[in-house]
Amino acid sequence: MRRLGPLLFLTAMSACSLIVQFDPESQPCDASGGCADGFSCVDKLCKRLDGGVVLDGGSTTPAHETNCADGLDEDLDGRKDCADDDCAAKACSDGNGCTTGETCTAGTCMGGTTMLCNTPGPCQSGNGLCVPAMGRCVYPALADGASCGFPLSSRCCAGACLNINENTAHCGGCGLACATGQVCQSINQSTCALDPTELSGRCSCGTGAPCPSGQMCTAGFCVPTAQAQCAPGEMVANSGGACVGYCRY
Ligand SMILES: [Ca+2]
Ligand SMILES: [Ca+2]
Repeated sequence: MRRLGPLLFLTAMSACSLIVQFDPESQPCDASGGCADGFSCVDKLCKRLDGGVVLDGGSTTPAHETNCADGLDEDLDGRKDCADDDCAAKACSDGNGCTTGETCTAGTCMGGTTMLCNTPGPCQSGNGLCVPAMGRCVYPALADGASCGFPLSSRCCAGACLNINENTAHCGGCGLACATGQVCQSINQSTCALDPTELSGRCSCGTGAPCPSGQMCTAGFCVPTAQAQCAPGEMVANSGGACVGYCRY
């Protein structure tokens, strides 16, 4: 029995060496395989799988393509996004910022709806088409002072179409603001003047208050000096409510 002791010890050592040598974890492998069931080849080494996720390897690899629009090959099968069968009929991106709703069809991202642009505004230029690289409709603004429709005194100011015969902040031209208490006169010319709709001493020139621009004091009332100073449909008069925009008689 004394002689059998060392022999049993050596036999036990050999068995341990055998187990370590054939541990399927971290065994060398390549793309063609070489790993035992339950293991997958990652970075040329076998890694233990658990539900498609590689464990004990420091990195994780999903069993399927998880994002079909990111240009990446999540499951490391050599096929990314629509080229991977995992993405069939799933949402993707065709790289055109003006399309939405694309899906992977026969390995290609297609079928999106092209964004429609609104008709350009009166102070916008351009053809109203979406720019793919920007993913939005672009309308360059017309220059300040450009005519922009009816009434004929309408002008573009910082991209907005304004009537410079009436706009207090742009009276007669972009950026020409009236002083506090004044308004932009719409008749005769675009100039800032006292507010003609204010009755306190403005209609009656007998108090010594000045008349609005383009009007003169007649028989104690501020009245327009010519028909051209009246708005369409109004008449020069000092009674009956004519030229109501200038003075309420
Ligand atoms: Ca992907
Ligand atoms: Ca893939």
